[in-house]
Amino acid sequence: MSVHVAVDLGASSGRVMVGSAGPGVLGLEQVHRFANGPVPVAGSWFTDAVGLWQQVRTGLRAVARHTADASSVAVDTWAVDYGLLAADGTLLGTPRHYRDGRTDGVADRVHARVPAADLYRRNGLQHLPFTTLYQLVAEGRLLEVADRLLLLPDLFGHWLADVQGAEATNASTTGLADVRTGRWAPDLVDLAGIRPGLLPAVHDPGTVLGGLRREVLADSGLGAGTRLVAVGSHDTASAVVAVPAQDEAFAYIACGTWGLVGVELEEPVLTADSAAANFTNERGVDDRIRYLRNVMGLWVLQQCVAEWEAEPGQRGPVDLTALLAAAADVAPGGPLVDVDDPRLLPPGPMVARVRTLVEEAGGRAPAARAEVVRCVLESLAAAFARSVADAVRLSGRDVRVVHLVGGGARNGLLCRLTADACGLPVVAGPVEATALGNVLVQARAAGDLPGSLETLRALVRQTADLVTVPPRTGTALQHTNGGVS
Ligand code: LFR
Repeated sequence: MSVHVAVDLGASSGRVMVGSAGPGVLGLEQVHRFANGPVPVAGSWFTDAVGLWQQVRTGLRAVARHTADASSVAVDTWAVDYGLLAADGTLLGTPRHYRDGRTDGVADRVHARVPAADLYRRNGLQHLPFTTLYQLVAEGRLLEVADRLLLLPDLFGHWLADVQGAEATNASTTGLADVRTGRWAPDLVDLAGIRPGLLPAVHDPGTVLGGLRREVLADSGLGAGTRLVAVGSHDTASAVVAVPAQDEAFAYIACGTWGLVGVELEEPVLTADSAAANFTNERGVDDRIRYLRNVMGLWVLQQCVAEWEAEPGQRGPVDLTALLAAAADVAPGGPLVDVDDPRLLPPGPMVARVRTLVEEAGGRAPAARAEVVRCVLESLAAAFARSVADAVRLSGRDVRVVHLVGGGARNGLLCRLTADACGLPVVAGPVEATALGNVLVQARAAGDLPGSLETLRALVRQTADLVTVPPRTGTALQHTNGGVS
């Protein structure tokens, strides 16, 4: 069985993992982990791409110490963000982070030229202010000198293997791809104000892209046979590959910094109702449609915790286990906030924002940390449940179980609140769904695993640590501010 390296760069942490998969076997081991996050510089937010590359190099050296013969490497990251290259392939500038404010108001300007409803029928995407299309409209003069745009996973792929391409699942999040074909749509490219040549050709997950650069091999100690392979390079696409579903009657919540809530379909849903509910049709591995909605996810909680850790009286990190236990003891039915409020999107004083939102909704602002956590988690669970119900209503898909994968699966309180709010069993895990999905697609490309996504999912079901949380009856909560609709 071959050994594969998954480079998985998430919004709050990155990891380099080693894994292998074959019939009845799925192994994954972390060899390097590091913190990540948007970097503030003079009022703007950036991604430290070169710093991340440095971490990838450290990770690959650790891989080579661990195993002599990795057969392939693949990269996944969050979606929509990109780097621009000069004609000689050098990175121009530091990639902007999607939470940066430069896209404020840009979508409205674009929609004045092409109505949002027309755009939805073309690219199938929910409205998110930071979609690549809007970022490009805000980009300015750099585009005049840029020769190439590479989405972040493809940028790391270029640094690893001297290739330039665009992987299809991530290309589908840019707003520049045709929802029906998954390939660049000339009219959307034109709307973004860019030359078609700026975008490299789209390739599918499973494509073998080539050998690693000589200097990468020398630096890392990896063997000359190691290849770069494309997987679902959008982290959410890889996470959905590793959802341990038994049949098609499932919804998923890929819960990390974001909570991506939806179902998997064969065909996009492009109705006006679907647009109004802000549901997206992103492309999955094997041309499935990830019909989902972005819910704010653990971002709000992560920001609150970071804020508490910076308080003068705080000694050391917040004890999250104790805080969650205290939040579990807070009486249910307290105030809720709308976690999708755009004011929660940028980094900043999150505890105060949560309190303001509660007061605006007519509730009593949570005071103690445990009350804030309870409010955030109950609000998240309610938003997850609304999105599951919307996905069912809009797609017509029967859903009998909700799979919660990613870091959120570790949060027992969130899983329980989600099961109660959905009125459905929640199967929590695997935590490392994204890296597993990355490895599974590499293993399949290497010929170690046969078949369909269903075969890959059966293997996850067989091998992963999963916890089933049944919904409790009679837990439909009455909230003090009447809830949020
Ligand atoms: C999750 C994710 C979401 C995407 C958001 C921004 O990590 O990739 O799917 O909407 O980050 O890229």
